[in-house]
Amino acid sequence: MTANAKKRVLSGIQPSGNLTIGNYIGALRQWVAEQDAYDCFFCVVDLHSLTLPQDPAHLRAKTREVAALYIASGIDPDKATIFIQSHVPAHTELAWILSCLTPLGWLYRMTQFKDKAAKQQQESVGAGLLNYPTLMAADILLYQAHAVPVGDDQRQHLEYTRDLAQRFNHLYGETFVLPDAMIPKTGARIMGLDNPLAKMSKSEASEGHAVYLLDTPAVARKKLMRAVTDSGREIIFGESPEKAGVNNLLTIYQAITGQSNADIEAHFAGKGYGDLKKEVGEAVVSLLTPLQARYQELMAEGGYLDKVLAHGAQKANEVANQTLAQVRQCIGLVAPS
Ligand code: ATP
Ligand code: LTN
Repeated sequence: MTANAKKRVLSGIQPSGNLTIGNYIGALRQWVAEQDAYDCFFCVVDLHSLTLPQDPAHLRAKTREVAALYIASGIDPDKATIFIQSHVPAHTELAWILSCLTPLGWLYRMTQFKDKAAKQQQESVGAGLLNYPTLMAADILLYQAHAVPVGDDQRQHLEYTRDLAQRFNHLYGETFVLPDAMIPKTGARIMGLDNPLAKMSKSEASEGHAVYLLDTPAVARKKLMRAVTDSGREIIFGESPEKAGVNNLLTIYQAITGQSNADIEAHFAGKGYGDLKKEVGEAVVSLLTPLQARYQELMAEGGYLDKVLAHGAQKANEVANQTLAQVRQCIGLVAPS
């Protein structure tokens, strides 16, 4: 099958902090698994991270780090297109056009907006935070993506993207592919180690909240040993809030080892929470060790990452500009002569 006959995938991660094992288990792991079957575009969504305050030097460094972590996680730049969102101006132009078709009510309803806005002073909530899903819709629709591999928290943004695409297609004629969310069966929502009732998130500052992909083995083990559990002793999967900590550790273990619920419960039968934490720590370290070795190699190879990103930007611009030209034409913008 040629690259063009393959269906397309697009996804992205914000360079808003250190990537966590939640980002790996919920998103990156699926990207790696799908890169042969689909024509994949993976971007570092730097413009999205501007929706909350960022230090410029930190943002610049994190943007390159995230791109390198895509490759270190197993994304092959010869198979998938890796690029930085802001290197493709079509994203912002389509986002503007789509925002003009978006009822404000759709945006105010977004739970991510409500959660992130609630953490800010009311007067300082930026308009970009409200419009965040429109930029995400532009990211996806420009590439005519059929599938978008993301964690569970992005479900609502995908619904919004489909609604917007449908509205556009209805008003101006069939233009956009309607994308489907691709959400993993295991690990779609890894919870915070310090608070298993809240999603693990790279922008949460508290110590011990998340294991980062670049944590040393000693730090990763320590964070897992300190993970919040409960006062019971049963090591079983379960939905109840009291077992959320244990369930989260078992889910991380399962995502890494690929074993079934029954096998994992049998393995831990009769053991204590200390054993559980230790074994999950070892599983996490077995994931991080080869990933970090690839990351170090990549960073030592001067110029390689820049080459990948330049090539990615070129390819992404070609595809995105084609869709944008079609959009400009059908909404009535005069083509530049
Ligand atoms: P931030 O805290 O800056 O919002 P984040 O850690 O939530 O960051 P994003 O950049 O928003 O990460 O998300 C990147 C990808 O990782 C998305 O597909 C998202 O669904 C997935 N993801 C993020 N956190 C988790 C998690 N705890 N469990 C599973 N998937 C996750
Ligand atoms: N909103 C996403 C990040 C993101 C994204 C995308 C994911 C921006 N654009 C396009 C998939 C496709 C998040 O994870 N918070």
